[in-house]
Amino acid sequence: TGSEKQGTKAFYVSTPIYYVNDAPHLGHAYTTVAGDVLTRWHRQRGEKVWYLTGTDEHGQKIMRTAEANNVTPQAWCDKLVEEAWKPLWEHLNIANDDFIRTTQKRHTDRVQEFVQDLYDKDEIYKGGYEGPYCVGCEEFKLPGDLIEAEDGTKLCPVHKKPVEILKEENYFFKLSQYGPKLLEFYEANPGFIQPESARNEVVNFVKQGLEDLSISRSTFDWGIPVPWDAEHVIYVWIDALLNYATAVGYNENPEKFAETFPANVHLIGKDILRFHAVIWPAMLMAQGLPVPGRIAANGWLMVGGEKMSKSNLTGIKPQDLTSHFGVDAYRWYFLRAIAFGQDGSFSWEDFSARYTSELANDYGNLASRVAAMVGKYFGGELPAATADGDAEKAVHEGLAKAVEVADRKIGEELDFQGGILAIFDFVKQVNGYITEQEPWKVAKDESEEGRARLATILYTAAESLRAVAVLLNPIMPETSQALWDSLGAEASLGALAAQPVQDAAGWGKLPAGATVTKGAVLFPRLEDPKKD
Ligand code: ME8
Repeated sequence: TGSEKQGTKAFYVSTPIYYVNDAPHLGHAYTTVAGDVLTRWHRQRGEKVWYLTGTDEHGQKIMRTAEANNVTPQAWCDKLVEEAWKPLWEHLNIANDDFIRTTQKRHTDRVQEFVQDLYDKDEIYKGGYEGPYCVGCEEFKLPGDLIEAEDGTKLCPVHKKPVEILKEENYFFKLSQYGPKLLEFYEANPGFIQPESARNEVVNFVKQGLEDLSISRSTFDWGIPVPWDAEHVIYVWIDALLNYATAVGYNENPEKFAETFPANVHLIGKDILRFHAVIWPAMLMAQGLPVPGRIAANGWLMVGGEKMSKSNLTGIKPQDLTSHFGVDAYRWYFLRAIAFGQDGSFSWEDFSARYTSELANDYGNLASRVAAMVGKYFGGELPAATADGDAEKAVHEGLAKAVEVADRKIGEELDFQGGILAIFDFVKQVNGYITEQEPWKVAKDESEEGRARLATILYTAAESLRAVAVLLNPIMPETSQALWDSLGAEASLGALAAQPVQDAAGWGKLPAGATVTKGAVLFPRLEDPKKD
C-alpha cells in the first residue's frame, strides 16, 4: 500500500474463517485460492487491496474435538493453526494480508463491545430457545430444514447426522424486524448475492418471515463471555461474522476501518449463505454500519457424489495433489474445471488430462518452443518485428480481446473459468499462428526478407508470451515468473507483479534485444499417479 493510495478505500476480500476442528481439505483450499486469485488480480491492476483469512475457534464443535483429544480447546487451536492451516496457505502461495483468529484479544474485546452496544440499543432481549441444533453446522435449525432418516430421526441435511434438541435460556437479537429492510436492500442491489440461484434462495427464505436469533449459549463455556451476563457465551456465529470488522480496525483504528470496511466481496461456500446474506447485513444495519458489496457463494466440491467435508473424510489432502501436479497447476485446476458457484467433482483422471493437454502441451510447449527458436535462429537475442502483416494483426487483436474478457470475468464477475478460458484461447491462437507461419521453413530463406519474416514471427510469439505471463501471474505465479525470466523481461520491464493486467495488450512492450533463454520446463511430464 503505497503512500499515494492512502485514504482510498481498499478492495477488501475475505474468506470464511475456518473451523479448526481438523486440518484443511480441498474444499477450504478452493475458496481460499479463489480469493487469492481475485485479490492478486486487483493488486495487479494497481489497486489497494486487503485480503483476509483466518480461523473460527470457539463453539461446541471445537470444544468437543479438543476434549476427545484430551487437550484444552486453546491448545488444540494453537496446534492446528500453526501446524496445519497457516502452513497450507503458505504452501499454496496465498498472499493474505492478515490472518485473524477469533481467540485473539483484538477480536474478543471488540466482539464484546459490539454486542454490548446492541444490547444498549435494545436490539437484544432475554428469552427461551427450544429447538433443533446441529453442532456440525453450529446452527439453530428450523423444522423445515431437516431431513428424516428411515427410522424417523431428524437429521441435519448437510451433515446427515441427528440434530440435538436444545432447551436453553438465551439472549436474542431482534432479527425478525429486519426482513422488510433486507428485502428492500436485495431489490436495490441485485448483484449483492452471487450466483443467481443463491440470491433466489435467500430472497425466498427472508420472504417467509424471519425469527429472532438466539445469540448466546449457556450450557458450555468455550466462547466469548456475554459482557453483562457471565453465565452466557456469545453464539459462535455472531462471534465469527464479526471477524470481518474486528480484523480491520472496528472500534480500534478508525482510519484503517474507514479505508477497508466493508468488504467488497465475502467469498463463502453455499453452506453458510444465510449467515452472510441475512444475519450479517442485519447485524450491520442494527449498528448503522455499511453492509458488504457482495456475497459470492461457491458450490461444493464433491467426491463420490457427496460434499467433501471434515466430518466426512475423503482422504485427499491438497498436498497429495500438489506433490503430483505442482502448486501452480493445483491453483489453476479447480478454477478452470468448475464454473464458480456450481458444484463440481474432482477426479485424478480429469486433472491429469487437463494438465497434459492444456498446461503442458498448449502453454508449456509454446513457451519452450519459442525460447528454443530465438536461441537457435538469433542466438538468444530477441529480434525486432519489422514485417507485421494480417497474421500479426490477428494476434494483436486476439490478445486485446483476451485481456478485455479476462479482466472483466476474473476481476468483476468472479467467473474464473471464463477468464482462464479467454487467456488459454489466446494461447491456442498463438500456437496456431506458429503452426501456420512455419518459422522452421522460413528459417531456410536466408534473404533479408526471409530474416525479417522470421524475426517478426518470433517477436510476435515472444511478445504474446510476455502478455500471457502477466495475465496468468495471479493464477500461477511461479510459472509466470519462470516465463518472465526466460523472456529476459525483468531487465527492461521490471518486476512481473508490477505489470498492470489491464494494460497487458499494449503491444511492443518487450524490447528487441531482450535476452531470451530456455528456462526450466514449466509443466514437467507427470509421473504415473501413486499406484500403492
Ligand atoms: O463454516 N466444497 O467453517 P468451515 C467447497 N467457521 N467449499 C468448501 C467445501 C466443499 N466441499 N467444504 C468447505 C465455517 N468449503 C465457519 C465459517 S465465517 C464467518 C465462519 C469451504 O471450516 C467453503 O468456503 O466449515 C465453506 O463455506 C467453508 O469452507 C466452511 O468452512
